Amino acid sequence: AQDCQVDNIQVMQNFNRTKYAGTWYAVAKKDPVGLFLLDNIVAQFNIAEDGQMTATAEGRVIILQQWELCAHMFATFEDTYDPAKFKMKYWGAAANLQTGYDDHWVISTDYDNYAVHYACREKGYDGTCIDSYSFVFSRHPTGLRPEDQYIVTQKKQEICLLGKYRRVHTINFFCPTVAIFA
Ligand code: DAO
Repeated sequence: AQDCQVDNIQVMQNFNRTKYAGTWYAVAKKDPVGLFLLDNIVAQFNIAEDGQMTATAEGRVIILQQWELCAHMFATFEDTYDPAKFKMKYWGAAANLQTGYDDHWVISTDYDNYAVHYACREKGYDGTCIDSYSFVFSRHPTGLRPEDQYIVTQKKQEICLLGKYRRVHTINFFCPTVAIFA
């Protein structure tokens, strides 16, 4: 059982960012308040020579209530005392895209097939999360392998988000580069 205290959430042990680098496709997502990335979310993590982690990501978004486009996002990660817990600063290629500073925790990954990510944006007085989002990533755009479903389901439960995800697709979306306009 779990108490759902954010501070008690178990993250990936001995996290290896070099093995985590490369392309990940979002196959499921638990949305935060003020949903931003809808689907066709592809993230590319990079490790610089000095060890600093950065990422680029794209995904389908709707801005100004009607314009469907592809957001190109950039992120830099600050290390913390825990190798699997980062602070993520992110911004968009276009001025009207979202910017922010979120947690980026790697809950579990086998590096080659699946990863479960978690971010809590706001903790309540009781220490549980009142505004979280989470990605289930796969190395395969087609989704998770059946043999990875069990551990992913278990991790969803451990972070108290079981049943709160929607499936997201990464198919057939033409992702145009959007001109920068302010
Ligand atoms: O979609 O509502 C949302 C929250 C996600 C915002 C952050 C997106 C930009 C950075 C992506 C890097 C890899 C997760």
